[in-house]
Amino acid sequence: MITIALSKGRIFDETVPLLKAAGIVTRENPETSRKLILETNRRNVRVIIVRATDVPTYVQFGGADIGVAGKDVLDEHGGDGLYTPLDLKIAKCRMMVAVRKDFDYASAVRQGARLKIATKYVQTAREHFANKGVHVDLIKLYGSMELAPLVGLADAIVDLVSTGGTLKANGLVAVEEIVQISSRLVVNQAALKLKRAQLQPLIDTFTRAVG
Ligand code: PRT
Ligand code: MG
Repeated sequence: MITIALSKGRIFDETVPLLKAAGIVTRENPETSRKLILETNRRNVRVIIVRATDVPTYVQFGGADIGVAGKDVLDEHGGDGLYTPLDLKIAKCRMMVAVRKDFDYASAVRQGARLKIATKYVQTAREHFANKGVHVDLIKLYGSMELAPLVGLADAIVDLVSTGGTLKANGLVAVEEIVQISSRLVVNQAALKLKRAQLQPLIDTFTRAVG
């Protein structure tokens, strides 16, 4: 049995065509089904639906053999026990620093001000500001980061941006790109050895489908 860990939403939606290229079709759609284990047309392949941030954990500890996770999520997880052979080039966005329109980020950085940064991506943010030599106090949030600068919780946020619509709707502007994000195939290192005959063809098909 091969178990594939996916999160519902954009990752599931954008992985479906890749699975299809490998001849794998789920029997149910996670948007309409409450099932967390989805059977497929292949008797020896199943898909489990987990939170996006939990995909690396399931794969690391063998709850799934293979999965799809954003680079943002992988960087926070650290990648222990994971083999990441392939950039699937799906669910693309950018990790950005954003501030209130009326906050002069460049001059705050120039003056060596200590900045309060709210983010879900604490590791990524810590590394970014350390590399820039900017002193920061990191405030860990689990969502709605855009709110933090508006109510004085933080000077800036580190968040993912795709269309920019969410920042704009909240009077924020992106001032710095940290890294371009896309989703990666993650494989359990032990499973790759023990189930190579089943996993390698899947990885090869994904590689060809991505182009
Ligand atoms: O939403 P939930 O809390 O369940 O979990 P999640 O946000 O971790 O999962 P999901 O499915 O939303 O995201 C899964 C992956 O998609 C992320 O790990 C990213 O790698 C990738 N991705 C691509 C994005 C976006 N684009 C994106 N725009 N993830 C989140 N966003 C959010 C962003 O955080 C911000 O709140 O969308 C908002 C900004 O979008 P724009 O279009 O307004 O700029
Ligand atoms: Mg989300």
